[in-house]
Amino acid sequence: MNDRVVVAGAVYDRGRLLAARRSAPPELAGRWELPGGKLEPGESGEQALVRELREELGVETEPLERIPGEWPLKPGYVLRVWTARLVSGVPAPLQDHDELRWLGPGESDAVDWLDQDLPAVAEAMRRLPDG
Ligand code: DCM
Repeated sequence: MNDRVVVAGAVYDRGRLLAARRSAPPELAGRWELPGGKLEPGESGEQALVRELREELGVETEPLERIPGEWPLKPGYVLRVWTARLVSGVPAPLQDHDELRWLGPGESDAVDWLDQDLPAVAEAMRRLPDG
């Protein structure tokens, strides 16, 4: 059986990367992630990403590039990550998160990332656009 895909966004704005602190489930609460969620049937990864970021953060985004790779999550799920540009809105923790932070160059270690997000976060930081 194919794994279910979870999409997540390395969202950039003014030379910074958005990090989101999970409020649930209990085993993930307090850890930081690249925000996103599950791909629904019939959606492309990019479509799912735009929808999830709208639902969870109330913002409009434009996917830029897929970060190469795929990372295992809980059994039956894999993580795929895209870089994305904030198009409009101010991110707010509407669902699943209780705090947001913008990280500039050299600040990626400032938050306690979920282990499974670390490779994509490192690559997203390498690709951080100039402010
Ligand atoms: N997840 C993750 N890293 C991310 C996004 C999600 O490990 N950057 C995990 C947390 C959940 C599952 O994927 O177990 C589905 O995410 P959500 O609950 O946000 O839909």
